[in-house]
Amino acid sequence: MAALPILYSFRRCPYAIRARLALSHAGVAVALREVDLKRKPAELLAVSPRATVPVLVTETGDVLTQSLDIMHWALVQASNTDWLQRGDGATTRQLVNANDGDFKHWLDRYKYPERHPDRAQAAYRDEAVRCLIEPLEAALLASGHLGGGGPCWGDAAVFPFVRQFAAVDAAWWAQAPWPATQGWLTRWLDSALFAACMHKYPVWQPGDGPQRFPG
Ligand SMILES: N[C@@H](CCC(=O)N[C@@H](CS)C(=O)NCC(=O)O)C(=O)O
Repeated sequence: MAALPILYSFRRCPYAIRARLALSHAGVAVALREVDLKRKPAELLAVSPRATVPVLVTETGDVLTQSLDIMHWALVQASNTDWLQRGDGATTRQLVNANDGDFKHWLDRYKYPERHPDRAQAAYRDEAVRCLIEPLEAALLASGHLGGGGPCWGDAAVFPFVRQFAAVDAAWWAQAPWPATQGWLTRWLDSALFAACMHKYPVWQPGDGPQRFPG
């Protein structure tokens, strides 16, 4: 069997989740190496000194250190080009940029207000709502997906972060006034694709055989 591309991953990391969603949707197999972020393996540090996850090492030795690049790398190889074609709009790109920029900034403060005591937790939540949840709701109201007739890479890129946002205070999220986003999040959480991506793998050790993903 030819060597598989290697994916360094961390189960709960939203960037790694979006990469695994794209790999799984594309049906592109990799050897998954689950990383303990407190004890990063030397093999990961050797290919990516910053050693954030996910990192993908292709069969030819190219190293991709950005989750959106890994998504794109996987999706261009897929026989079904739906996630790329449907995600070709400016709104999708703007929402992903907002997610990875301002929303992530405020999400971190909303999740860990004790580390950022200069403002109240609800103020951080309001900022996050303004920069992503409200525009996401407007985009999803039309068809229930950023991709229009079905999901696209943008839905998969944003969903793991909205999942974290909603989980900070599930009771508050349940009564919040964004039915399109709430329904969209529930559909992603209940999807077989997400379940397959959240399978628990033991932390990778040098010498382990390849852990094929998707399984
Ligand atoms: N821009 C990167 C960000 C990846 C990232 O920040 N991942 C976090 C985990 S969620 C990480 O690896 N942090 C490094 C660390 O905790 O040492 C991407 O899109 O892949």
